[in-house]
Amino acid sequence: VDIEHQLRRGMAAQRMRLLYQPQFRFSDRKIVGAEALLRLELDDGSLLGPDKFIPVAEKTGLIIELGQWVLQTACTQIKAWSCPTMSALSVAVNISPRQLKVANFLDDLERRLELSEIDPKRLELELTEANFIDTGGESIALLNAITQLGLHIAIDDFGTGYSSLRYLKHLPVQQLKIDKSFVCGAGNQVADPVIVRAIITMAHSLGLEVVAEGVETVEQFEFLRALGCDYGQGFLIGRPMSAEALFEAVRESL
Ligand code: G
Ligand code: G
Ligand code: MN
Ligand code: NA
Repeated sequence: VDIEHQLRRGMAAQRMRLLYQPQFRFSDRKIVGAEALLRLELDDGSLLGPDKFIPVAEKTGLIIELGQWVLQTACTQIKAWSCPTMSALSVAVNISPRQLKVANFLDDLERRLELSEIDPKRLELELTEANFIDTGGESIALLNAITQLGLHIAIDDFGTGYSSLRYLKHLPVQQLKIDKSFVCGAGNQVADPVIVRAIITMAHSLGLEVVAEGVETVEQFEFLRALGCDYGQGFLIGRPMSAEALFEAVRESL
């Protein structure tokens, strides 16, 4: 089937869904955040993953409207999670390079934060290294402005792109997310312990927090905890789930 057609139809018919994958703190295993992950609900009720339609959305430009829907839905959800159980929780949203390049990205973001009446600290943006390669001073200024609004920025899929360490030192980011390909793999152990250790050490020397993705086993959890990894996400603690299911998971983790 034609993915572009399915995507346009899904957007028009309000068939886009946001799932939330818990992010836990290694020191006490508590859920302290969630990553918002987009899905498209098909006619038969099954969910289509973003690896199928995000590339199409980026190519066609639909990612702009889709990205705004994701940001708005996340802000609305954060506001809904104002109860004592959930009010400390932060939500991370993935941002495509093309979204950042839209001239009014910052104004749009600021307006949504204000209208939703949420603490900007509870919203995080995940940007991949691709966002930083072609960075002249312009995008550094944009990242600074985003940070000044109070949001936190994480570099997603860290280690798989071409990050220059010089940039890393000067970028206004607070977190590195170790790509899951270094964490999970065929066995129960961490897939690439040398790289994982190096990223954690480097991140901490730069004053950055580290999130490990793809934590699937107890062995991987214990290895990362021993290295002082700050946060994690993965199937061991929870898959991407509905907002209601995340609420229950957080209640049980407290
Ligand atoms: O949810 P899943 O594990 O299948 O996600 C696959 C990829 O899709 C991830 O790399 C993630 O960054 C990307 N992705 C998921 N949701 C969004 C979204 O809302 N916007 C963008 N731009 N990418 C997303
Ligand atoms: O934004 P990013 O590309 O990092 O998206 C995270 C992706 O990783 C999502 O598609 C999510 O479903 C997937 N994921 C999350 N936890 C695990 C895990 O423990 N193992 C594996 N294999 N994939 C995971
Ligand atoms: Mn991500
Ligand atoms: Na990632």
